[in-house]
Amino acid sequence: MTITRSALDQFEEDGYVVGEGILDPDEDLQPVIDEYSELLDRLAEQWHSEGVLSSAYEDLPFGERLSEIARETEGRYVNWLDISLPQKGIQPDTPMHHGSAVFELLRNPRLLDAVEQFVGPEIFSNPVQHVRIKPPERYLPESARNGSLAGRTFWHQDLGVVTEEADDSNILTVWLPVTEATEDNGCLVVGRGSHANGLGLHCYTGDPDRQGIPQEHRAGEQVAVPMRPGDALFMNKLTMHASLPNVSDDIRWSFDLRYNPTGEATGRRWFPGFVARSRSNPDSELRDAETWAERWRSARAELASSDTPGFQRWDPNDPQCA
Ligand SMILES: O=C(O)CCC(=O)C(=O)O
Ligand SMILES: [Fe+2]
Repeated sequence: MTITRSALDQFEEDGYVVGEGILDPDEDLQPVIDEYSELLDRLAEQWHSEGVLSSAYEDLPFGERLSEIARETEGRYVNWLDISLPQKGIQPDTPMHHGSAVFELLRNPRLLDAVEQFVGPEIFSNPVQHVRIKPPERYLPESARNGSLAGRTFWHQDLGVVTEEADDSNILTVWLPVTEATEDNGCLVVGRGSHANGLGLHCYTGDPDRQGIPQEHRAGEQVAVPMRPGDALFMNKLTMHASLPNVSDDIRWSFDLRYNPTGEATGRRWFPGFVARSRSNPDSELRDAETWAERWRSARAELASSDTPGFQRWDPNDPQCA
């Protein structure tokens, strides 16, 4: 599957487009599923032996096992799975996951062929990246149901969650479902055409209507985007989006990745990205998963030993947010 001219036109017009069948679920996603099964197995055994969990749940299939772990950890399991670091409170041992299957997904040639249509032939893997393996919402305490990696995502623009440095960067968001994404289990909702008017206000208050982009600042017709494993959603950095709550009986699993032309600011300069593809200088591509993981460990050590830099561009006391 490749990105057609009309898909690119739709991306320009609407601020997003879905490419169906960009990845082959068996070849491209199964290695990631296997890697996370092993990771969850290790974590479950460890947490059970430490008394954090009442059981290792080894007889449960992945989704149910994750859901039970989500329930017992009150949603705190997410950092052990995520492929990035949190934005504050980084310690020398802050958990994260940088496994080789994830690295291969980030530099998957089929994916990069599509990305190249949007950002050109010099492709940098932007370190703003997450995995979200979300249990049915009922497994989570109220506090983890909104805004955490385990719960629903509030309305935002991706440019709104990076620093001003990236204002002129051509950052492309790529959202990949690992399980089917449906309106029931919490697929994305995008504001069609909402990328046209620049960066909107973002707020971080306790009020759900004023989390992220407050209701009165949201734009575009709100379109739910159900997708199947192998599909990829490509989004402009200014496209407003959110996710629905998972009210189904199974997990909802996705990766959200970002790419920009090499040399442009990523918006989180303290996190390590890498050259995923270079047509002009192929030797500059990073091809070694262990080097990638090591760069994240160094970044973590560095961040743990210094004052946490500001990742945030918003004033938490902005009167417009009240
Ligand atoms: O999957 C989600 O809940 C949110 C994803 C998102 O915000 C993104 O892909 O930028
Ligand atoms: Fe986003």
